Amino acid sequence: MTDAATYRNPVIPGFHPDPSICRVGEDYYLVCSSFEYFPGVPIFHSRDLVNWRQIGNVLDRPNQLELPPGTHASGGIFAPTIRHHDGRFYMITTNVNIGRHLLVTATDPAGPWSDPIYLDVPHIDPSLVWDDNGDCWLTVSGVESYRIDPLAGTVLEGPVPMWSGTGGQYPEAPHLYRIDGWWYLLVSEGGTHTGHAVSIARSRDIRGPFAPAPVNPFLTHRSTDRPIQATGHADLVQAADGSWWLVLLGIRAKGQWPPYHVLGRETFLVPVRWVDGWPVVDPVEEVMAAPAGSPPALATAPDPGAHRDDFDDPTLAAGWLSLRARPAESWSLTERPGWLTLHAVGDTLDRVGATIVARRQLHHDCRAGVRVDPGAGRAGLTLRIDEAHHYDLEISEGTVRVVGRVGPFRQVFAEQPVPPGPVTVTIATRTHHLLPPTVTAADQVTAPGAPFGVRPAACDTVSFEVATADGSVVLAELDGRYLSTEVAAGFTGRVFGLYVTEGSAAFDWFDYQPMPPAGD
Ligand code: 6LW
Repeated sequence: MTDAATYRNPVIPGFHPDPSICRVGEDYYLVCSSFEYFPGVPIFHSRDLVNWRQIGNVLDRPNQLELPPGTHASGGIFAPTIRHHDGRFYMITTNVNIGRHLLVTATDPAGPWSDPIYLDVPHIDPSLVWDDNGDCWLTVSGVESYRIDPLAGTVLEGPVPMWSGTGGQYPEAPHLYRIDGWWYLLVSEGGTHTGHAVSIARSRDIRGPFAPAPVNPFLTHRSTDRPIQATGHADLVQAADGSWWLVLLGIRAKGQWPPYHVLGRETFLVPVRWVDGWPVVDPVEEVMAAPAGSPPALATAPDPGAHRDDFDDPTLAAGWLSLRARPAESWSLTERPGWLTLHAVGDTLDRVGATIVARRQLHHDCRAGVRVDPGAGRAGLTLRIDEAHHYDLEISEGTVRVVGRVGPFRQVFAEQPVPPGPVTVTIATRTHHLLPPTVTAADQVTAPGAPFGVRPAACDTVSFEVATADGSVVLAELDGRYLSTEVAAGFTGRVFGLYVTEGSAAFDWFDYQPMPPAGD
């Protein structure tokens, strides 16, 4: 591979799992799962497969996305598939809380997308493909297929059993592709954690039988010490120049033992070459060499992810997430122009129903700050995975507090008076493994009685700062592993959330900056 360009993985960092991709001419579109968050199914656009920009959310109206209050964390919207057929975009996904697949269509992938058509077919991970007769086939985990009418939502034939991988648990994420007169069936197996793997089979007939590739799984990082783990849930795409690529999910775990991942499952990209009619990929690395002749823009670095929102626009940017719904009475960008005003709906972050507007944590080392006017209410900035796993910088009654909730435990780690009016608070995460000398309450949590020093189990340190007239003060530093998937379980990752749990509060701005790793 001479004259190779390189690019950086993950191409879409942060909690962006289960990628599905399609190409129309020179344009690529990619969607991810969104679970209990509203709006649902973020959609991205790229011209080079590396630099992605979110252009909207496919499910951005309550009548497309029913997430009833009983929707548990990591419930809701599972793996979507995006396809383009006959001038129309199709997105199909499963809402596990209503137990149905829903299909929406659009002519412009930035929206609006149609109201949903529901398909009452079991299993998860629906995918669509059209055969040579123009018939539409739905594949689902298991793995099986159904011939359907995608616009009426009716099943015309099936289930047709297909091929369930090499025997790994959870054969899922099936996608069918028509390539060189074959039907290729891509399947993930082994579960979405470190056993994850991608296998493939093919048939001349869409109804099978499918013959597996001689070497399966053709992509897995299981039982390796590679820094990127859990590689799987993939989708294939052919670039405009004829080259082939796989998008897939993976995790970047830190610390030991076991390693912890805190950003959720992220989207990675790997080039594919075909050998004797089967796809071959190299292991997924953070810096990947792209084959010579690939789109030249692959040499460019992806957006480092810094962003600031001054809340001057009358609409919330596509990257903002709420939990299960964003009722009109809970937020406003016009009530106090230039500020995001939030009104409490629920009274605690510990239960479903709180008013939160959140952005994903995209980097292991980063800082997120807000300027918040809590008024007479209770408001702040949280770093959360779910209702039972969050660290909060909370302001009420003239006091700023660091509050941690982990499983059934809730504790106030630090508090300090603040003057009335707007306060600037920041949460920073660092991946260093040595405790800094400023460490406070966190040490009591992570290493009772131990002197400051090496803490090999930590995946990161989360620090909580408040701006005062005398400069920024670190109120506490907590061990980040308690806000990891290994502790919290589930399919999502961390988000930074602006919230209010009593009265009303206004946010002047939100600022997110990646930071260079501090090292050991
Ligand atoms: C998804 C399944 C999986 O539906 O995790 O990694 C599930 N794979 O295919 C939820 O994201």
